Amino acid sequence: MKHLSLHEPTQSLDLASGKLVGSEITESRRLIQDLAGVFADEVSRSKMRQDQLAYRVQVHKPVPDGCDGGLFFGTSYIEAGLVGSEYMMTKGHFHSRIDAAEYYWGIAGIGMLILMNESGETWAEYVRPGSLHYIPGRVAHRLANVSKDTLVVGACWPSDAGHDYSTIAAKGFTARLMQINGTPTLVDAAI
Ligand code: S6P
Ligand code: ZN
Repeated sequence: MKHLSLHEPTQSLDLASGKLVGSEITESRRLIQDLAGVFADEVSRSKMRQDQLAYRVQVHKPVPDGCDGGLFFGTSYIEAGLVGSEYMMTKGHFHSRIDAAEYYWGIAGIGMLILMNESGETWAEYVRPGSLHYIPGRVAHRLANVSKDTLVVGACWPSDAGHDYSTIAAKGFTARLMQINGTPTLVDAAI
C-alpha cells in the first residue's frame, strides 16, 4: 500500500564525484586488452599492460534494456594517459535506435566529447566540470581524457537506445584526438 507512505530514495548520486550508490546500479570496466583496434597506434596499445583499466561506467537501470519510455542514468570514469600520441578514450558508438539522443555533463577532469554524424563529419567539444552536452540522435559519441586526472562524465539516455558498436568498429571515427606539441588536436583519420 503506497498511498500516503514516505520513502527514502533507494539510490544516491554523489554530486562531487559522480559516484552512484544503491539498488539497480551496475558497473562495467574496459581494460586495455578490450580496446584492440580502437587506437591508431595498435603496436603501442599491445605493448601496454593489458589488465590496465581504460575506463569504467556505472549505470542505474531502473527498467530492462530496450524498455520503451524509460531512462538510464550513468557515470563514466575515463583514466588519464595516452596510447601512442592518442588520448585515452571510450570505444564510442551510435545508438542502435539511431534517433535516440543523450545528455552528457562534465563532473571532474577535462576531456573532449568527440562527435561524428552519419555523413562522417567529426568535431569535438571540451568537457569540463559543469559543462552540458546535448548529443542529438544520429550522432556517434566518444569521450577522451585530455587531463592528468580521471575524467568523470554524467549521462542520461533512453532505455531503448541500445549501443551500435559495430559501425564504429568497422569504419572508426573519421578523425582522431591526438596530442600534438602538448595540445589536443583533431586529426583526419585518413592521413
Ligand atoms: C551510453 C553512454 C555512456 C557510454 C560510456 C562508455 O549511451 O553514451 O554511458 O556507454 O561513456 O562508452 P562506450 O562507447 O564504451 O559505450
Ligand atoms: Zn550513448
